[in-house]
Amino acid sequence: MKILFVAPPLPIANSYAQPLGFAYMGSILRNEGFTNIRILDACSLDLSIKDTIQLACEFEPDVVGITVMTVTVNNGLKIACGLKALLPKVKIVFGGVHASVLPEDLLNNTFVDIVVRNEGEYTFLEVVQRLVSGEDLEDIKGTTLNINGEIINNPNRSRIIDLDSLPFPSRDLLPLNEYKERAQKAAAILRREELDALIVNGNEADYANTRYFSGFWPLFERCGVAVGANGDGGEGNLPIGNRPEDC
Ligand code: B12
Repeated sequence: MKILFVAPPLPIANSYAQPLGFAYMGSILRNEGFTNIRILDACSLDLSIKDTIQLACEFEPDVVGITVMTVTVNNGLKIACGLKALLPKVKIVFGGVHASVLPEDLLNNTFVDIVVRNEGEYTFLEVVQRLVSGEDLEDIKGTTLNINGEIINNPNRSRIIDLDSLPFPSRDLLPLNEYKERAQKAAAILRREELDALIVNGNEADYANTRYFSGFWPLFERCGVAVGANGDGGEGNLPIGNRPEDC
């Protein structure tokens, strides 16, 4: 089973952030014996829609997982549409924040097979396992499907409360060199601001846990530490504690 994850390009300016969710899902899949996995970070690679589709096709995936925010949903759909036209048997799975909030919108497109809502680790694993065994996809917790025009919203899957139970993300699946330049810029910011780390940490945020993040983005230039559960950086884990007012 060949599994491809795609992060669509942003429509205007690209950024170089590691799509950590894919790396986490990659580890869970690997632990269950699925080793033929690729991540195509078209966002950080600055790829066009056409090139993304071409590179994706060259891998000849059986299943493609596409992550979408509202800002990338149109590009995600274009990629999915192009892929399905060239590889009609491929299963197209959408996930990410936009897909979690508005799954039905995506499923109005016949080339979208299934939407995974919220945390993807175990839900996507189950999708893949069922594809391998040939079982129905219809009743997987945490998914939404369009079955003959009827939207089926399966119950939520329980949240992963013990984040320490997760394996470390498979960053080796990511194009790590592509993030290097950003990393160097961020390192300069850390030195200038005398910070040890840039951390986003939280819980109960939005629809899912916010885990830790180690990408690099000028947004955080003014921000030693970002928001925790109560907007205070979280309990007992704030070595920096200098969240500026304008952050
Ligand atoms: C850290 C963060 C960033 C970082 C890193 C982003 C990155 N690509 O890694 C930085 C600061 C760079 C960033 C930038 C932006 N961000 Co941001 N970001 C977040 C934040 C706080 C956490 C995301 C995260 O890392 N979660 C942890 C990882 C492990 O989980 P995950 O990525 O969500 O993936 C899990 C699930 O979502 C799901 N999943 C995700 N994709 C897929 C795909 C498939 C197929 C499946 C099955 C499952 C699945 O499974 C994963 C594992 O459980 C969220 C808010 C939140 N609480 O989620 C906002 C958030 C996602 N960001 C948002 C936005 C708007 C942006 C920007 C567009 C802002 C801008 N105008 O530039 C840019 C886009 C940059 C980019 N290239 O992605 C919005 C999106 C809103 C929306 N409606 O779509 C959010 C929700 C914040 C908000 N409340 O407004 N962001």
